[in-house]
Amino acid sequence: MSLKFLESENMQNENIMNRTFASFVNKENIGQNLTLIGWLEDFRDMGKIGFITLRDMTGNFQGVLAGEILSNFREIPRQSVIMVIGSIQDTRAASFQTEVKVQSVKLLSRAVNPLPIDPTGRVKSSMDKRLDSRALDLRDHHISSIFKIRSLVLNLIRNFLCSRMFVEVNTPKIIGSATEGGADLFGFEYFSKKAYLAQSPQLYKEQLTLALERVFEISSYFRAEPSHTVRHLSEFVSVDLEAAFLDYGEIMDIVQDLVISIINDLFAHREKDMALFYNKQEIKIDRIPRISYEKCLEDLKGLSEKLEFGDDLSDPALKKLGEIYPSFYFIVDWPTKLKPFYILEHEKKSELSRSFDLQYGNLEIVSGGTREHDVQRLRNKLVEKGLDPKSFSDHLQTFEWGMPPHSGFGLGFDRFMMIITNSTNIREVVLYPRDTDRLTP
Ligand code: AMO
Repeated sequence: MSLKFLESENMQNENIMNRTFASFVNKENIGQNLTLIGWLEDFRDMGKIGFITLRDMTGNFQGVLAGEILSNFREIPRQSVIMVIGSIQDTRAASFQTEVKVQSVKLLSRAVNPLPIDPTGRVKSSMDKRLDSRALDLRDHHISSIFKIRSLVLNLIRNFLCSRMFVEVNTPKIIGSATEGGADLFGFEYFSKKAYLAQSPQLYKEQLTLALERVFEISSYFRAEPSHTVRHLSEFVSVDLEAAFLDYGEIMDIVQDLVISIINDLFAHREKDMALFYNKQEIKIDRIPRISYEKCLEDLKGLSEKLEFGDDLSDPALKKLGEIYPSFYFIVDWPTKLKPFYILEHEKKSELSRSFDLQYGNLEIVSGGTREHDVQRLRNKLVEKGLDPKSFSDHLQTFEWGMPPHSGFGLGFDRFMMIITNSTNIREVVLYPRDTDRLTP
């Protein structure tokens, strides 16, 4: 008999609506006839009898085939989508509670053979090959779990910030002038004007504090950074926050509470998922230490990494600091000259700024600080940094409308997900990464 009879012509088949998910089937269903749909993960042909493993979004189930169904089944390539109807029975298989004795099979969508990568993860593929076939790559349970946890963490962040009276906002990503200054801007033709892709929501989030007081935004930003590293992308997601009347110390309290509540929540309530990434609760935090930039220089001196005040912390320096402080720690009070024009300096020590970075070992996760809210000093700061105040006139005028003192931060969400999922390359935690070489799929 040809396989044609198995191929579905009508995907609206009502049985699809009555399907049962794999992980919902248990011993109470024994004796019942159920419809299950999934991708054909495995087929073990023993001659007179065959076993299949089908996978759906909730897990795997086993089917037992015999007779004509089994002989027809041999033609179905792995990873095809099939619907099986059958009765639930007890099983001897150690990894399943029950199995389905298959009475009919319908092929809903045939997969090509061979596929570009092995989505079961048994045959390993290079990162580039996996990213070229990303949608298929996600059929690997470990990999799809990264993105399920990512979605959960986004929800946890939203809930946490809303409970602290922050309002979620959406600011433009097509902008007329640089937000962060500097050269790493993607420019393009916008009708007859020059436009750019936003590097961050910095100016908008500051402006919004004068009416909304506390705002946050979760969105993609764009940086034309030529660096090809495991922690940089040209398009990345950032959680940005800005609050009126809070100082950078209070903003660090918020970062600390946010990070601790998420990590503890995941290890307490998502043990099974987290076990995919960590053997045990390897990240344990109850507070995040605050270490001054100057103390970091002293620590580094002790490790024969000599830096002068005002030097940025280079990759080798951060690597050494990461050995002393392998978990989360803040580096506070950076030299003013290393921070952007909008960061406020200390009143009595103007060479130091009211700023911080949150590090995890050698990886920078967050950067933030108290902002300059005096318009004249802000103008001077722009000039000092070699920027033209005229290109910031829209922004500067809002500082004359009753701008409150304010502070905030930007958290690199993809980098945060690297820590949560114990990944060493940012590309593991981004569905379709964009870097200097990759623009597809
Ligand atoms: P900054 O430029 O430090 O600060 O960015 C904030 C955080 O975003 C992440 N990040 C990146 N992640 C992946 N790829 C990149 N190319 C990339 N660039 C940055 C980092 C970084 O700590 N406006 C300020 C924030 C503020 O002060 O509110 C800003 O954008 O984790």
